[in-house]
Amino acid sequence: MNQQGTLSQQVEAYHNWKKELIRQIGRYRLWLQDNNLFSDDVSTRIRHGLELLIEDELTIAFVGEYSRGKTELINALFFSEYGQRMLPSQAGRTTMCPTELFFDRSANENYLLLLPIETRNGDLSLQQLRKQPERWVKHELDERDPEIMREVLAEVARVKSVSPDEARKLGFDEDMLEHDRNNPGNVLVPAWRNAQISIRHPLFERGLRILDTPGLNALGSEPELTISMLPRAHAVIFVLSADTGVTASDMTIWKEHIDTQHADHRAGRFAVLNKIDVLWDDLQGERHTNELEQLIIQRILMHKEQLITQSLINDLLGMLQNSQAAMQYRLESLEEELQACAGVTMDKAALGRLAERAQKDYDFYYKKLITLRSSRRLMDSQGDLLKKLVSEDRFEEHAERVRTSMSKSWTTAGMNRAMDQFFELLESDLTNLLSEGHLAEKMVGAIYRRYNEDNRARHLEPIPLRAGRHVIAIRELRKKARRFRISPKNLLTEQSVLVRRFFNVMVGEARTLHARVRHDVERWPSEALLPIMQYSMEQKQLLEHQIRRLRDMVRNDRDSRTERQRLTNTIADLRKQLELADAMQRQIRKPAPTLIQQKVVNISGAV
Ligand SMILES: Nc1nc2c(ncn2[C@@H]2O[C@H](COP(=O)(O)OP(=O)(O)O)[C@@H](O)[C@H]2O)c(=O)[nH]1
Ligand SMILES: [Mg+2]
Repeated sequence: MNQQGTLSQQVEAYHNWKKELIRQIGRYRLWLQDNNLFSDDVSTRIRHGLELLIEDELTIAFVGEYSRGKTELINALFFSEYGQRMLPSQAGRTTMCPTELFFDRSANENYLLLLPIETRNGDLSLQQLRKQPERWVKHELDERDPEIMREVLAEVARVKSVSPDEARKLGFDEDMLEHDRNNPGNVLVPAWRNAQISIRHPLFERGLRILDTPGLNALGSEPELTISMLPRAHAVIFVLSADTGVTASDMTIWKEHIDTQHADHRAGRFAVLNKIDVLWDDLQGERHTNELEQLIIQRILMHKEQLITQSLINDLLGMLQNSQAAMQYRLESLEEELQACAGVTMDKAALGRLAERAQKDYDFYYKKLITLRSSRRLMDSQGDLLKKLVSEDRFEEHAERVRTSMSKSWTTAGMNRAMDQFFELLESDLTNLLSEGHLAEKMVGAIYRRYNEDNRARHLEPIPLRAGRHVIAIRELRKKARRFRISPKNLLTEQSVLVRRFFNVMVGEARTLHARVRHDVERWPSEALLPIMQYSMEQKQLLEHQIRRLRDMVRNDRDSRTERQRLTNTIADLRKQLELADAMQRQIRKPAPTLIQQKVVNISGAV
């Protein structure tokens, strides 16, 4: 077996790569402090980068029709070392609700959380309910006793007997449900709406999350699953089974939920044919799980590495190069000073000229910083304008408006108009944000151009707002809302239930998206000018030092040999600092693990 490629080893390599990046960021921070180059702005930017690395997660969703062997596959992939099935995957006794597997790193404990199905009658979305631990039933899981753990996890498969009417109210399609043989007239529904399993598993500890889904009937009846949980997965594994072949309902799931035009799971969609032992009559299972592992590794990890490289690493390298340029400038000045001390006596005139030039440069950056500060104020007011377009109040106003018009409509067409109008309002806000954002970006571009021209320095690049991706996201959501409206289940639903469902699912998802946009918009105005602010600040700081040193040299009549010695030491020290920066840069640039393995860079998954 190819040990190199196993999932855990690859995830481990990815984890180590991230750990090394975190270490380098720590080193950079210290280096900045040592060299008097540290500022609040830089510190904030570094912190954001660290958060990105620490919170990083990988979600893989297993999707497919009932009884295709999804849960069994998860057991084989992740719990084979326990020697038994951890999750219930016997015929008729499988996971009935969306089940998430992960390790809760902040609570640092194992547990099973179950959300009663009755919560569907309430007004809260799954996302809101996640923040209310008292609504969940909690079981402890003791990893030292797999047998008991398995018994506890069997809860996930529990069903309960309800009348068809109750089932309908809970959002189930009666035709899809099994009848209760012990209770004629009743039907069986899942007892739980959602299960959250925290298990201390090496891969889960590294940030891997698994989403196990039940079949189509349940897929359709927990709208948040298809609207928000599935799209958020980095990869979807679509499970088919050899004993049934590809059926019409398999195709429906594939078409409606996975092969959507703009699927969010850019890292990959995989179709897996399960239960091939039925065809071949021998045990190839293990080899196939291993092949699947390979696929998951290559695509998902590569995608994540690209994301980190594009956002964090490029940012970090930009900052580092900025600092290196400032240090290089300091080195050159010192060498000039050393020249002035080359003779037996110090060349005070030369030193005076150097001091004068340093002073002039200092004045230049001093003035630049004043200009930049007023540019920044300008950006702040521009930012306020942007923020208004995506303020929380504005969102809630739109939501209130749709609630009112939905409850006032008497016809399906009226309801539909109201729902679509909500998205139209949001889309129009974001389109405005896009055009206002373009104006602001143009302004920033002009500030940079002027700066780079005046500054005979290097080419510094502005940080873009990139509001376009939010417009795309809201359009996608609008499309999903259209599908939501025309789904047969919703067409037949009572008005008040439909309003509630729309709010729970679609408005809830829009709210999350909106919060993300707001977060970006709030951050950007102060970040946009950061690179040139940082550069000017560092230059000013360095020049201040230099002027003080030169004045000191001219004033104190030290002999030139002592001065030479002092300068030589400082230069040596500075070279060492630059070498350190070089080493950091090399470390940060080191290609990510899957890229090393692949040798060929695949950018098809890039944003
Ligand atoms: N022969 C065979 N049976 C399997 C395989 N995978 C799953 N099954 C059986 O198929 C049934 C449904 O599996 P399960 O994982 O619960 O399906 P799910 O509903 O897709 O999660 C169970 O009885 C499993 O034991 C397989 O690879 N080969
Ligand atoms: Mg299952």
